[in-house]
Amino acid sequence: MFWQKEIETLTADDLNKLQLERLRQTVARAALSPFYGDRLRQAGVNPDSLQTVADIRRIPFTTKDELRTNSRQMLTVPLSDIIRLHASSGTTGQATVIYYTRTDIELWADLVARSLYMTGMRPEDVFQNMMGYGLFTGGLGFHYGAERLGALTIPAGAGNSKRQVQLLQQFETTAIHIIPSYALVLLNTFAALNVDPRDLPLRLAYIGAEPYSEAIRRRIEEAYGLKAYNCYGLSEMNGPGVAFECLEQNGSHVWEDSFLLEVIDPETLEPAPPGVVGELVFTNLTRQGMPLLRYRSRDLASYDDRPCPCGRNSRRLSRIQGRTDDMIILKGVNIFPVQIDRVLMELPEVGSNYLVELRQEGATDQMIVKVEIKQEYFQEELTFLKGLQKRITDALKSELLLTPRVELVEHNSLPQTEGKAVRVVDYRQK
Ligand code: DLL
Repeated sequence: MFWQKEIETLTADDLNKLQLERLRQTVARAALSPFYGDRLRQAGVNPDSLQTVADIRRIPFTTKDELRTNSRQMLTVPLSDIIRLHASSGTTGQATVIYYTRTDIELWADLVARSLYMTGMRPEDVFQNMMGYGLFTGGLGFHYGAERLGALTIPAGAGNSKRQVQLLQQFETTAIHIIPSYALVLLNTFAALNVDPRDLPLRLAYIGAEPYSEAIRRRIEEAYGLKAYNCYGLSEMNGPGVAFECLEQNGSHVWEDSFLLEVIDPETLEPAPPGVVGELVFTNLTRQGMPLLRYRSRDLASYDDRPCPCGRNSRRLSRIQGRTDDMIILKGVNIFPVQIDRVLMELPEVGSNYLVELRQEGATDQMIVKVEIKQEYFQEELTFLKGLQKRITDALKSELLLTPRVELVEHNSLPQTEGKAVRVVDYRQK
């Protein structure tokens, strides 16, 4: 189950040595860029002054805002050596742009191939990539990785649900890459076409790019009759293939030969111990064109450094609990959208979609949770629906510690997206 066994099974000691060597190379390379050249000089850091991996803490963090405004100044090579760019749309402000050399693209493809191989994909598989091909890294990132592995790769792109089902049938697809919220929405198309996804030869799904609960994974696995593996990444660190679940489905292995991970308390900026949720900070260890040093991702998760039965020693990340910038603050209570997901998706009556609205009503703020109910339950009597509404409200209340207003809506009635789901709309005046 190893694509690059030697690297994937390095002992903690050997990994540490490799990381130090690569960190020094990366710092030397980053110093060639105007942005990091200045920054490293000011911090008084050069490759020789890094005696241990922990010395990285002498380098200041790089923030999303700095990346937004300085990405061209972070290049270490002339533009003629750059062959591609990707950009993260982001929900806030200007897009962040990442530039790749040919080597960067190759190394990235290798990491994705390594991830897919780890979960059992083989050249015999037929892989349908249902992700947006474009500036988003989910499309081309997986495409190159699956080709590198040698699987027959169908560049289906996002959306066009009927066509997706036809392609699945026609080419006897065995593996898919799909946004988890879209995987649930696509079930409506299967139902309309009277096709049971369990009758197809599908056996693997890769799901990621947005936060989702374990209950959503179970729903996808059951409805499609396959194994679904979590895939984590961010454009700033190439895209998908930064951390990936193995067959144990027990946290996502960070590819630590390529990314140096720090988990920090976002307030004190001190390192967080294993098992404690903190902000993920990444440093590229192999990127050529635009290495980032100590990039604050804003993603919140914890790590586990115990050995994994799969034989890999790299640290495993928990699910992303949320982002420091998508936390809802309502009536003084802090809420992460994935908490709402967790509660709703555990309830069998709840369908595939929901929407959280935040509104100012009079002097107070209100959370309205619109929940699609599966068709068979929507036809039930009013007393049943009232009871269900109360059960959902109570379940949310005990998780969130405030009482939202729950509205039950018919299935397929809320806005749907082919890309990352928009689950929260804030109408409050800022
Ligand atoms: O979403 C890269 C990707 C593509 C990952 C396909 C997985 C599959 P961005 O558009 O830059 O890149 O968005 C990155 O999405 O910082 C997280 O907040 C979130 N995210 C990505 N993967 C996961 C995941 C791609 N498995 C941002 N679970 C990240 C939770 C995720 N959140």
